[in-house]
Parts: sequence; structure tokens; C-alpha cells
Amino acid sequence: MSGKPSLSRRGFLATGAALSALAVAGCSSNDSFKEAEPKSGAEAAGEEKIVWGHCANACPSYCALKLHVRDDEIVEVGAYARDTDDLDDIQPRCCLRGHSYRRLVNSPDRINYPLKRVGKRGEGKFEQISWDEALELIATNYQEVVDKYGHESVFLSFGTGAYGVTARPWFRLLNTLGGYLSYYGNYSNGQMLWIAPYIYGAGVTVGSTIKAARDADLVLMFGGAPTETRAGGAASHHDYVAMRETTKGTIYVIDPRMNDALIGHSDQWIPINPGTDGALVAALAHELMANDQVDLDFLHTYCVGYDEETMPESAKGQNKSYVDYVMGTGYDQVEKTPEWAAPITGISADRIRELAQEIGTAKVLHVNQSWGPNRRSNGEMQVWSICMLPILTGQIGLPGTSNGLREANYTIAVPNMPTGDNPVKTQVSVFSMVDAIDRGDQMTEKADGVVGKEKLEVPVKFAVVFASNLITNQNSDINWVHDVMADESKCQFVLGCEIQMTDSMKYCDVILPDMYRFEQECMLGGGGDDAYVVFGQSPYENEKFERKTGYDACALIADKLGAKDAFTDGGKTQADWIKEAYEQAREKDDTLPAYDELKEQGVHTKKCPTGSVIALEAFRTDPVANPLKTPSGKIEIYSEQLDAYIQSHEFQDDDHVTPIATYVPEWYGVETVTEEYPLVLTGFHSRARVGSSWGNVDAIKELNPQEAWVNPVDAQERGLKSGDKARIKNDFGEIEIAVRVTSRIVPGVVGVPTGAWHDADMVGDRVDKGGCMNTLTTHRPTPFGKCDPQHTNICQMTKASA
Ligand SMILES: Nc1nc2c(c(=O)[nH]1)N[C@H]1C(S)=C(S)[C@@H](COP(=O)(O)OP(=O)(O)OC[C@H]3O[C@@H](n4cnc5c(=O)[nH]c(N)nc54)[C@H](O)[C@@H]3O)O[C@H]1N2
Ligand SMILES: Nc1nc2c(c(=O)[nH]1)N[C@H]1C(S)=C(S)[C@@H](COP(=O)(O)OP(=O)(O)OC[C@H]3O[C@@H](n4cnc5c(=O)[nH]c(N)nc54)[C@H](O)[C@@H]3O)O[C@H]1N2
Ligand SMILES: [Mo]
Repeated sequence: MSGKPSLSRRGFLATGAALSALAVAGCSSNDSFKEAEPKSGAEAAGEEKIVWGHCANACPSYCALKLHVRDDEIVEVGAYARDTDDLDDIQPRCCLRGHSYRRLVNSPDRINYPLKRVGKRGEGKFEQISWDEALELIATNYQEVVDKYGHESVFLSFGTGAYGVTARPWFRLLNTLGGYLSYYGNYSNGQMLWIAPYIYGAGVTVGSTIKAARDADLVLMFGGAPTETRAGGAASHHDYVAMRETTKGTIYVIDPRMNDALIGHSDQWIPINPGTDGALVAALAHELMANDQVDLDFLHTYCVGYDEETMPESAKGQNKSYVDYVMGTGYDQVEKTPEWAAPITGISADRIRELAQEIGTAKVLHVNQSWGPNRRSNGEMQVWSICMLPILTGQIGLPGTSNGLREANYTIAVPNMPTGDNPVKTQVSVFSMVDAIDRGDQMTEKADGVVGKEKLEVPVKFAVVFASNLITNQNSDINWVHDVMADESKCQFVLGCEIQMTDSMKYCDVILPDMYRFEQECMLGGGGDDAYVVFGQSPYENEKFERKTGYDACALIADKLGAKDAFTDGGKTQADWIKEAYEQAREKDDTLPAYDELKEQGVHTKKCPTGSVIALEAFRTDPVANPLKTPSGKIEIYSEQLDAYIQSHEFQDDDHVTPIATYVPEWYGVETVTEEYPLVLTGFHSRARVGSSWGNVDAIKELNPQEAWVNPVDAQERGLKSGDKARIKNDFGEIEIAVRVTSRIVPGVVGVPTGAWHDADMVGDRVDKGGCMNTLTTHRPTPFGKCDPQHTNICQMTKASA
């Protein structure tokens, strides 16, 4: 217990109101709900105009938003839709969350003025200050920190709240000012991004587009939940449904929960224990090998490390091949039979044999994995294991196939505004921000994955939190994050740039009021099977409160620190950068409409000219002319390079690191549950939110209440029925949450949707009534990529006393 007072969100608003009118004006003004005074021209008559904008959250469908504007206010958010039933027609229509934006724009949580912290960090007490005062505080603290500790002590947090061509001004600002400690990897698919280059070489991080799967007779989706996590009309949900309705093949979704992609198709669900895909694959490999159903020609021509014959010289004669691992003559001397895998995976040995037959006899096999399986303690190995299925069967680079990674998106690539070079070359993993504040000067290359230096010299002393919710959503173990962030002797200055008062903002010293991307001129290209670009305009004629665009805020800070000219590249506005970026895109793609034309029409769509994109097609056609960027130029089933990495780095005993794809039991998983915490606790991204965004929109919460999924077997043991309140507890914390008793989750496993807003009395019992998953997660990073293992947890669940 830190003894640092803090308040729940509700507490913050109440205290803010009681404390000062200024605080209320700053954080919770309801003015924008009121009817505005009539304006000139069309608006004087209260006429409606339509303005295009785009969603900008981490959901990969950055859908077009059709903003209905009257009296300088957004009165409705509609969708881009075509009048067609053609499943092949791309439609970047927004989902319910997009439609509900008005509630966020005018939310009582909206930040409308610059704010300065007046209470303790985390307590949530702020007062309104002028932009001048805010800039002065920022510049003074920045200069002090940089003079005393150097640029390596400055950090810009990871954040997924704002995407778009000009949505990264903070990167440019910090580079312009002399650099900062940057991060590598990301929260979403960091494990996949880390391991994929070892398997397929640099540059291969995705598979084929989903459309390719229409030509497969067997489609395996590991942890595929496109309906929940890629919901807009221009992304994989649309593509997945189109594929499902078009293919003659069989689809299986392998997932611990029957996610919404399976609604109406429960026969396609293969329930599996979380974190055990590696064991399933090893047993499938065993059967494929035993039945001569592996593609030996492919393995001997295109791959390294399958058997002794294809091992690199340095590893020959040591029983290190994949065949040795599977057949029990290798690393752990255990034969990976279906009987071995059955109790681990929860899938019967008979079903594993049957599935192996289906895989072995499929003419065209398509294997895809989402990012759920990778966000686990054994994520790097899970990713690699799943890729072993198309590799073993040679189902790669041919029509209908993929490479086992997540689907590719065909996009209209408009380049981002240049962020410049970072003179500081040192990096930490994206998941290490709080560690770097807490014990930065003890973090090393070998143990903590510091890049560019053997050891960090200074902890982080100046942090910028932009479009980022680092308390509720990003960093595991909220109770620990609170203690580090609330300790004012650690990070000297925390600067926030947000649109609303999240609990992360409560730990900031100064907060700047940002504007949504659709409240300003914006542009973003995206896509799934097919592509689109949205060019949005500001819906407003007048300034709204004292909100400014992130770009303008950064330009003001640059000005204060004498770098305005460099930051703005001689006075460019945001609109200038957008025009420049779009013209660059047009130089590469002359089918794109002219700048003015796109400005007029708002949305442009484009079909993928080849129908679908097939991963590794060129390599398959001619592996000599088109080698992969691995050391051998081939697919590496055994990686010498990874072996060298393992030999030169430090790991913990239960990390079980190997230079081939092995099944690794999770630190907190089905094989490591304890008497105290007998249940596995796994997370999933919720329909109700993207990350934590929309977590404060009541209408959406009503539709998708925050509930823990629990199997009837486990519920009965605990006397729980749907709607009851339960307590979920482990070594990191405790939450209170309603339960949903359902056989849509495997027995022994509790599923909690991620991103619900944390709501605990941090000076009291710290029990989180918001049901936030990260109250229960560990901040120990994964062994290789030092990524977030946030789906890997164990717990006990009990009925909450009334
Ligand atoms: N509605 C909504 N959409 C989102 C987001 C959101 O929060 N809400 N977040 C966005 C972001 S930031 C990202 S990164 C993506 C995330 O997209 P994903 O990473 O694909 O989403 P998850 O829900 O984490 O995982 C997908 C599925 O994998 C399953 N799964 C978990 N562990 C395992 C495992 O070990 N094996 C197998 N086979 N399956 C497993 C989960 O039960 C879940 O159904 O979604 C984006 N889109
Ligand atoms: N337990 C658990 N935790 C997880 C995950 C998990 O699977 N399990 N998934 C992880 C993943 S994949 C990710 S990507 C991270 C995401 O973590 P974050 O990147 O922190 O994503 P959000 O929580 O959505 O927070 C985005 C913030 O941006 C703000 N925002 C929205 N629009 C704008 C804007 O225009 N300007 C500004 N300045 N701010 C804006 C929103 O109000 C919100 O506070 O979380 C990770 N956390
Ligand atoms: Mo993500």
C-alpha cells in the first residue's frame, strides 16, 4: 500500500465539483449539450451539413464517419454505406461505437482547457490554467530534465487512441528537440513481430488476405475473433463473413471461447485451453509425421531444421531438429503423442487424430492466427508453433494458402507526416515504460532487452502520455503502476495530451486538451481485402473551448523551446502536411483521385487488383531468385540466429527457451494453476470498447456489460449464476465483476474482457469495482520480445458477499 491518496473516477468528478468551479469547467463542462446560438448563413437557418471524418482508434477499421453538423455542433454520426448486397463490395461503415461518438465529443469527461495538477498524483485534483502557463510549465520542466539527465530520460508513451497521417506530432516534436528514449515493439502483436523475422525473414509479419481463404478446403483460425475485434465494414469482419459465406471449405476457429465470429456456426468451434496451441500443434505434427503426411520435398527445398538432413552444420548430430523434438528424441525427450497433448489442451486424443487427418488430406490448407495467442507468456513460441502447420504441409505461397500469421490488409498507403530522426538510439520495449521510470538505471541489454546500450544510464524523468491509457489498459499490474506513477520522486514531470479525463490523466502534472481526429482536418488510408482512404474536414466553424489540435500544441511547445521553424518545417500547417503526404501517395498510385476531388468526396475505395494477396508467393515460385531475408534464405524451423541470441541473453528457468518451435507451459497457465489460484484467467478485447476507449459510454455499456465468462461447471462449484457479482483475485489484485455463466468458455477458465475502466479506492481496499483486467495481470515481460503477456493469468473466483 503506497499511502498515496487517490480517487475513483466517480470520486474525481465529485471532488472536482466540490473543489472549484474552474476544475469543473476544465474537465466536465456540459455546455456543449446546450443549444448553441444561431450562426451565419446556412447555419443560421439551422441547416444541416455533412462533413466526413474517420475513426482513429486501434481497431484496424478506421471507418468513415458521416458527421451531420448543425449550429456548429455534431448532431449525429452516420455511416458510409452503399446500397448493395454484394459481399465483395468494400464498405468502410462504422460500428455502433462509431455511431455513438457524439456521446464522447460532449461527454462530461471531456477535457476542454489546459489543466494543472493541484492534488497528489493519482488523486485527480486539477485547476484550469491558461495555455501560456501550461507551455511555461512544460518548457521549464523539459529543459530542467534534459539539462540534468539528458535526452535519454524523456519518454513518449505508446498510445493507440489517435491514428492518421498527422496524428504523430509528439514524435516529431521530441525528435526536433534533441531526441528521446524510444520503444520497440507494440502491445498488440509484439511477440509475433519479434519472432516472425526469425522464421520467415525481415519484412514478413503478416500472411495472405482473408479472401485467399475462399479457395481453401480447410481454414484454421487460431484465436480468430474478427467479428469482435475488426468490426467495421472495411475490415476483416466483413472479409471473414464474405469468406465464410463463399467458401466450400471447412472452417475451424480454435479458441478457448466461442467468440462472436462463431455465432450461428458453433460446429466450427474447436475449444482449446488457453496458451496450449503449441501442444496441439506438436501432437498434430506427430500424427502428420507418423502418417507420412508432411511435405518432405517442400521441407527439404524451402526449409532449414526439419530433420537431421536439413540442420545447419553448427547443430548437426545433436538431436536438435523439429523431428527430434516431436518424436521424443530431442530437447525434452517426450514424444508428442495426441495422448500427451490431450490433458494439456483439453482436446481429446481422438479429435486431435481426426484433425490431423483433415489437415493431412486437405488439398488446400489456409492457416491464420489472430493476436490473442501471441499476447501470452509463451507468445513467441505460440506464434511459431501455429506457423508450423502450413510449413509442415507445404501449404505456403500457393493459391488459397497463408503462412500461419495474421491476415494481410490491402491498403491505400498514405505516408505519415515525417517524424524526423531520433538522435537517441537507445530503446526499451514498449512494455517497459513503468519499469524505466521505476528502475531505469538498472535495466540492461541482457536481462531487460535494452537496445543500443548495455545498460540504461538514467530512469525516465519526463514522460508524455498522448492518446494513451497507461493505467487502465496498457501496463499490467495497476496496483504497482499506481505506486510508481504516484511517487513524485521518480518521474519529475508527466505531461498528458488527451480528449477526456481518464484515470491515466490523473497522474499527469499538466494536461493539454486535444481534439478528436474527426474534429480537425484528417486523412487515413486503410483496408482489409480491399482498400479505402478517408479525407476528413473540421466540422466546426469556431474554436471549441480551448481545445487545440495536437499539432498546434506541439508547435507552441516547439516555439517556446526555440524550435518552431524546425518543427513546422518553415511554417507548414497540418493541412500542408496532409496535402504533401497525399501527393506522395498519388505519385505511387495514379488511380487515386486528385487532392481536390478527394476533399470533395471524402471517401475513396479501391479493390485489390489481384483479388487477393498470397503470402510468400514469389519465394514459393522461385526460392533461389526470391530468397527470404533469413540467414539461410529459407524458412527457418531451426534458427541458428535465435540460438545465438539465447546463448547471449539471460532468461528465467520457467522461460524454457529453444531455437525451434516448442510448446512452453505458461508461467500462469493450465499446467501451473495452484491450490490458491485454481482457475486460468484469460482476457479478450471487448465489443464494448476499443482498448479502454468508449469505456465511459453508458449506452454501449448497457449493450455489452462488463462480465466475466465462466463455465457452468466452475460456476456451480462456486454457487454462481449469471448476473451474480463475483470477486476474482490473484497475487496482483482483486476485482469485483458480474458473471456470465456460459458453456461458450472452456471449463477451468475465466474470461474477462479487457479495457474496462479501473475503479478502486487506492487508499482503501484497492478492490477494483470497474472489473479492469489489468488489476490482475503481471508486469513480467515475455522472454524474447519483452512484450505484454496480458492474457496469461491464474486466479480464484468466489461469490461476492451482497
Ligand atoms: N471491439 C474491439 N476491437 C478491437 C479492440 C478492442 O479492444 N475491442 N482492440 C484492437 C486492438 S488494440 C488489437 S491489438 C486487436 C486485438 O485483436 P486480437 O488480439 O485478435 O484480440 P483478442 O481478443 O486479444 O484475441 C482474439 C481471440 O483469441 C483468443 N485467444 C486468447 N488466447 C488464446 C490462445 O492461447 N489460443 C487461442 N487459440 N486463442 C486464444 C481469445 O479468446 C479471443 O477470442 O483488436 C483491435 N480491435
Ligand atoms: N489485460 C490486457 N491489457 C491490454 C491488452 C490485453 O489484451 N489485455 N491489450 C493491449 C493492447 S493490444 C493495446 S494496443 C493497448 C492499448 O492501450 P492504449 O493505447 O492506452 O489504448 P486505449 O486504452 O484505448 O487508450 C487510448 C486513449 O486515447 C484517447 N484518445 C482517443 N482519441 C484521441 C485523440 O484524438 N487524441 C488524444 N490525445 N487522445 C485520444 C482515449 O481517450 C484513450 O484514453 O492495451 C493493451 N492492454
Ligand atoms: Mo493493440
